[in-house]
Amino acid sequence: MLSTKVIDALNQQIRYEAESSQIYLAMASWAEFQGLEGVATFMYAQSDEERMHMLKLIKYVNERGGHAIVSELNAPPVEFGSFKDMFEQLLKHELFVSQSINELVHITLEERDYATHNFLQWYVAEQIEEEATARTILDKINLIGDDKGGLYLFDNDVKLLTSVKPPQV
Ligand code: OFO
Repeated sequence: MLSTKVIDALNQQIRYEAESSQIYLAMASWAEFQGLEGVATFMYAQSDEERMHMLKLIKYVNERGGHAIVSELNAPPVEFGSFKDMFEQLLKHELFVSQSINELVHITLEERDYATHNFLQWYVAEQIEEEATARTILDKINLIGDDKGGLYLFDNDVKLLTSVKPPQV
């Protein structure tokens, strides 16, 4: 049985994952509008992944006898400046999500909820991977600078980074 404190914290995380999905969807649309197909493909896939993170949490809460709440979301930005700005925002957002997952893990220990603690380890590992991917992309952007040809290659490169992981809901 989940405690009220754990249910509330998991529901907050459900909201963050849903907001992440919306933010990345807005980034995908913006990149597509700018003509960078590779970046758009990557961001659409990221958006789908975040939705999967959200669904995994919803199913877990309901399976354990809690009620997963689908709440109102903050609207994502419309414009993202440059591609460098956009990926910097992505990294910043992932760092925020990692912090939130850490806080959640901490609450499960306080509540002696070892099952949820165990369930959340998947998210801890996922965050390490997502932060690393964002840093790899930012390194590439810093290497190409403002070079147009470089941007074309970068776009193709980012497409290759698009993970094709099967959904694990
Ligand atoms: Fe990238 O955030 Fe989900 O977990």
